[in-house]
Amino acid sequence: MKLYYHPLSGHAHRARLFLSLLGQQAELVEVDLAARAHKAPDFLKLNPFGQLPVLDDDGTIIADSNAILVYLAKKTGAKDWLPEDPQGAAAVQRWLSVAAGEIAYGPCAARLVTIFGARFDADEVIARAHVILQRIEAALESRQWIAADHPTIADVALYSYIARAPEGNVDRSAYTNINAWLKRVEALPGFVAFQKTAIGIPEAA
Ligand SMILES: N[C@@H](CCC(=O)N[C@@H](CS)C(=O)NCC(=O)O)C(=O)O
Repeated sequence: MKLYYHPLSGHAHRARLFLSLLGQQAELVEVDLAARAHKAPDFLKLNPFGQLPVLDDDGTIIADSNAILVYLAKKTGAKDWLPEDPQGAAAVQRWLSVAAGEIAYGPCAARLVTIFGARFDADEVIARAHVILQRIEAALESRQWIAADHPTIADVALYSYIARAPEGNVDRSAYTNINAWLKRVEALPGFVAFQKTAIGIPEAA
């Protein structure tokens, strides 16, 4: 298996993290975003959207981070990570949608401003980040994991951009439930960290 990724991409980290949690070996192929290698013809053959991550499983090409999580869970029969019962599957999908929506337009976008110079309104995306963080904080009030009584791909999908939200100047210090949940994710066997930068609000050790 090959994972086309970039060390500062949270979408790519999401896929890398799940591979590692599953104990799956994958060759990491770094795509040079600065050189726009993700828009080059060879890469566009893998993903016409010109986005990371992309998984190549012996010629089966899967683009989109959440699609990769679903593919890997199904391929490896990891039913705990992606329950098959209607209610369990819906609970996971609900948070995959949040990862692709509110997280992308909130903490992910805030970090794109500080790290990649994206031209979003910083105040607006930081405010959006706090709206979704408050909702996740409330959801974690009565539970350890976001979608079930055990970790699922919903936790994996949410983790990376919430963990690095301070890099986008999103202050996470008041969200005690979220901070405890991040530590639970980080304690999972096979956890692999998302590279930190010195940008934004310094994180507590
Ligand atoms: N929905 C996609 C979004 C992926 C995404 O936005 N990737 C970024 C890197 S973090 C990217 O490749 N951006 C380049 C672009 O959109 O042109 C996914 O979940 O994989």
